[in-house]
Amino acid sequence: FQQPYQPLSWPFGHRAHEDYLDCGGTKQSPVNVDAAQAIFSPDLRPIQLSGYSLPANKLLKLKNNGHTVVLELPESLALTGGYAQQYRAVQLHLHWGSPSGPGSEHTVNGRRFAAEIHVVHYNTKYDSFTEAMVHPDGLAVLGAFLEVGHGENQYYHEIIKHLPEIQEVGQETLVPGFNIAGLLPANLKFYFHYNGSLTTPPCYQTVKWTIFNQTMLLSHRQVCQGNELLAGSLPASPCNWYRCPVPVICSSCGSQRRDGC
Ligand code: SG7
Ligand code: ZN
Repeated sequence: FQQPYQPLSWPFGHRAHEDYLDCGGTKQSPVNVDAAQAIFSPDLRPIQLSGYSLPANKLLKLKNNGHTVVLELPESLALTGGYAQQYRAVQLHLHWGSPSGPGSEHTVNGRRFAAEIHVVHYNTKYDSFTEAMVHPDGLAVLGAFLEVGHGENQYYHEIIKHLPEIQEVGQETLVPGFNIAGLLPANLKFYFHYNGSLTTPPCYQTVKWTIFNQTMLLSHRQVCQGNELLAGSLPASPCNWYRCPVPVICSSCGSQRRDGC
C-alpha cells in the first residue's frame, strides 16, 4: 500500500495538515491498493455480518453533511470474523463522484471507481464510537466500490430515492429499514485489509480497513443521482441525472468496461 495518499473529499475550508496534526500521520487513509504487493494472510477470516437486515418500521436518519450522505445505523448490527474482534456499526456513508470524475477514495492499481461506500464500526470493548475512535484498535470500516452496471440496484435505491429530500447541506430525512448487507458485496471472503485512518479530519490513525474485492453495480442514473447530491453542495457545475455527462462516468469503468458504461 502506498501511503499517504491525498483524499478527495475533505471538508472544504479545512487545512488538514495544519488544523489536524493526525492528518499528517504515517497511516493516513485512503491508499492506493497495489494488488501485486498484497500479501495473503491465512489469519484473516471471512467477514461476518449479523443483524444487518432491518425491518421497515425501524426508521433510520439520513443526513447530508455537506460532503457526503450519512445513514445512521442502530447498534444491533454486529461485525465479526475478519480480524477476530467484535465491532458494532454506527453509520454508513457514501463518497460520490462529481460531474468531472469518479469519487472513490481508495484506488486499486491506480484505478478510481465511480463511488465508494463505507460502513463505520467501533470495537465493542469501548462504550461509544467517540471513545473508540481515539484508540488504535477502536474502529473498523468496511469499504466497497460502486460501479456503473446493468440495471437498478434495489438496495441502493432505498437510499437514493430519498436524496431529493436532502439536497441542502444539513438537511436530514428518515429512511425505512432494509437489508443493509445488500449494500455490500455478496462475497465477504475476498478483501484487502490494512491498518489506516479516518479519511477526513480528525484523521485518527485508528481504523482497521476492509476493502472488498467484489464491486457493487448501480445503474448509470443511480450513480448520477448520487453525484448530483454532492454537486449541490460544491461550486462545481451542476449535474442533473438526466443530463449527467455519460463519458465522464464511464471513464471510471476503465478496462473492465461493461455495457451501460
Ligand atoms: C464522512 O467520513 C462522514 C464522517 C466521517 C468521515 O465524512 O461519515 O462522519 C460523520 C458523522 O459525518 O467521520 C469521524 C467520522 O466518522 C470519515 O470516515 S471515513 O474514514 O470512514 N471516510
Ligand atoms: Zn468514508
